[in-house]
Amino acid sequence: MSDIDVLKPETIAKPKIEQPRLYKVVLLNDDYTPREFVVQVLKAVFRTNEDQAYRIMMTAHQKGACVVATFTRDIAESKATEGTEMGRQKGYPLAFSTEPEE
Ligand code: TYC
Repeated sequence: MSDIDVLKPETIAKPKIEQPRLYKVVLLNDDYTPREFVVQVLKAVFRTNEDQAYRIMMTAHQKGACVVATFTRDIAESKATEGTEMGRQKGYPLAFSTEPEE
């Protein structure tokens, strides 16, 4: 076997890296939380700008729910809890849920 055979691509081991499953954080509409407060929460928890936060809030308002972003499971769950808790502290029923992608 010559050196060139040893270097053929099919002979080079390719480490198979498993990508972690991603989870969607979903903003759920309700009839009571003020729009401006939803925008504040989205900016604080998800680091969106004003315009992105407004569009996400309005999509949830009009359609019932809106995917905010995707993360690994732990991060998705902690952001959903943090956003939901910010609403609860003000007495609002604001809610975020998580669901696996695909
Ligand atoms: N529907 C709310 C209102 O009219 C605003 C709102 C939007 C609340 C999106 C929650 O996820 C939400 N005050």
